[in-house]
Parts: sequence; C-alpha cells; structure tokens
Amino acid sequence: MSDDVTEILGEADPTDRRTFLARASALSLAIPAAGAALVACSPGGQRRSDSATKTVVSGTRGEARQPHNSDSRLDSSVLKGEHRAGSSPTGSTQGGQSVAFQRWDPTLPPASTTGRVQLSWHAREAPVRISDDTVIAGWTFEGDIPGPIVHCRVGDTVEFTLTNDADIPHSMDFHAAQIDPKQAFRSVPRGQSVSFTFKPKYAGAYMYHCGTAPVLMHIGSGMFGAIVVSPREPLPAAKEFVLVQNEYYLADAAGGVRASDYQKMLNTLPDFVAFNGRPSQYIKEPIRVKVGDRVRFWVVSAGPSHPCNFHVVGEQFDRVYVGAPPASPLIGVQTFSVPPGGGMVYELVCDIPGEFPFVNHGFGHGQKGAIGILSVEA
Ligand SMILES: [Cu+2]
Repeated sequence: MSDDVTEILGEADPTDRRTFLARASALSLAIPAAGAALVACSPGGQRRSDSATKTVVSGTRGEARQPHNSDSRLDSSVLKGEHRAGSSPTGSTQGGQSVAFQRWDPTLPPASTTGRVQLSWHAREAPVRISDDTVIAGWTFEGDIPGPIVHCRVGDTVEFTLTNDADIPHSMDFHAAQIDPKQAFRSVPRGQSVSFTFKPKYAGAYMYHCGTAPVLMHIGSGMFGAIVVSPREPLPAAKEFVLVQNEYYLADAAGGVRASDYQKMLNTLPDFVAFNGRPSQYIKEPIRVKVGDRVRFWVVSAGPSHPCNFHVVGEQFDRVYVGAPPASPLIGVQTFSVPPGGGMVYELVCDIPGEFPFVNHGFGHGQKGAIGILSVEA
C-alpha cells in the first residue's frame, strides 16, 4: 500500500487487524476491545478556547441568533457550547446525564461581506446529546456535531487555523479548497496548530472533515461539517437551510455516554442516521417556512460510508444543482443522491401549505433518523 493510502486508512494492510488494533490502542481509539477507551482518554480539564469565547456567534445551536459580526475573528457561525464550557467532556464517564439536548439550527448563516473569513477552531472531545436517551462521546470541531457552518462566496479568502486540544492527532480537510493536502491537511498533536488559506473556486455545498488516519474513525466520531460557498451572482431569493447527514456507530453506554465503535463502522450498519447530528430532530421541531417561499437545501453527506438519497414527500425539486450553482440545474427531480463526501443544492417552491417530510429515501436510513418535516404555513 502506498504511503498516501496508509495515511488515510491508517493500516499498513487492511487485513492486518493486529497492526491496526495496536495502533488504535496507542491512540486511545474507541474500539470494542478497548471498551470505553475513548471516554477515558482525556483526563485533564478542557477549557474553552479564547477564540471561541471572543467570537460573536450567528447560528448558535438552540440559542438566540446574534447579529453577524464581520469584525469577529470568526466570520461564520460557531458553536458557543455554553452548557459544556469548562467541563472535561470525556474525562469522566459520569457526565452523560448533565448534557442537555440542543436542536441544531439548520438556518444558513449570512455569508461574509468582507471577502475574508477568518476561522480559528479547536479540535476537542465533547459529549453530545443526540436524542433524549443517547449521549455520545464525540470527537468534534468546536464542541458540537456537526462542526460550525461556514458560509462564504466564490473567491473569498478563507484563513483557517486548527488547534488540537485533544490527546490524539487531528487535522482539517476542506473539500472547498484546492491546496497541497500534505501540508494543509496534515495532522497536529495536542497543543499544536495548523494554518492554511484558500479561495473557494466553485460554488456549492462542501464537506469538511478531519483527515487523520483512520479517517473512518475520525469522521464516524463526529469530526465533519459543511462549508457553503455561494456564487458571486445572487441565486433566487430563498429560505436557505443546511442539512448534513451522518451515521453513528455506537458502543454500549458507559456512565451514560456511548463511545464510537470502529468495528461497527467497518461493517457499515449504523445505529442512527441523522440530519445535523440528531436523529429525527426536525420531526420534533420542524423546519418552518411560508407558502410562496422558495426553499434551498444545501445538503452534505458526511458519511462516513452512506449516501443521502434526498427526497421531499409531496413535493418535487424545482432545481437540483449537482455541480456549482447557478450552472446547469436539473429541472424537476423527485430524488437525488448525495454521495458520502459530497454536497448538492436542492430547491423547491412551496405552493401549498402542509407538512412535507424530507427523507433519505433509502428507508433503512430514513427509519434510523435521516428524516424531518418541512412545515409550510399559510
Ligand atoms: Cu480527528
């Protein structure tokens, strides 16, 4: 196997389980044999980063939205994570009960108006309540799953820094960047940072993720999110939402927290599939629009292994942009699949009131939580 491939898979030979298990154990990866190793792998307290503290947040999950602040060090939305501030999320296996559920706001935050987006993020471990009865031991960007939505325009300058607060190495891979991955996407150990700058060339919904080996484990444990690149020319006015689909593969709970299970990830039979990190959250609390609205979904399938076969029951997509909007939309589409690691843009016009389920029409995965309701009010 080439070095490049080994970097991604993290195994000298995918059939050599012993090599991998030894390495995984060294990295405190959560695998069945290691039990709740993940839960216990961060003994020290973790303080919130200064950058996160200073940041004005637009699109904070479950909290009042605050105005966009282009003077902020962070020109897009980021999780504040107040309820987790100052705690050692995975330093204790007893903390699951105290983690509150927060609906993940799917609203696309405004794009930077300055032509620059400055992001200073931290990779850290954090417990995340994904449903009333499930708290997972997440590996995160900025403390939540998915990580913050980034919104910029084609040609903007994105200046990104990742600092690793966790014990095992992490990294960042932006699919919206054309850049030398060996340098920009390299892994950094605890306490160190990696910085790079890029200018998105194409519009679209793009994934970002940790690219540290084994990538399957890092994405599967929560290190992913979406960067939305709007075109320079405005698209038709619309209510815009971001949906990031992912799968969860979980071990049994220890202390109320479920670690990720690498063997389950390899077997690709998820326990849950979710939009924006919480299975079925938009059934409980639908996405609300009005009759006459054009709705634009920026859909990313983070995987790690499955597509999102996106469909809205009782509606048809006016347009689906498989590539960069506004070029060459498909017109009149019932279902279109986003591959894992991909992103597409879906538009529909809400002509009539009602409750329209949006689903992964691969129904084994819809049933496991990749489902929500678009409520169209008169
Ligand atoms: Cu990682």
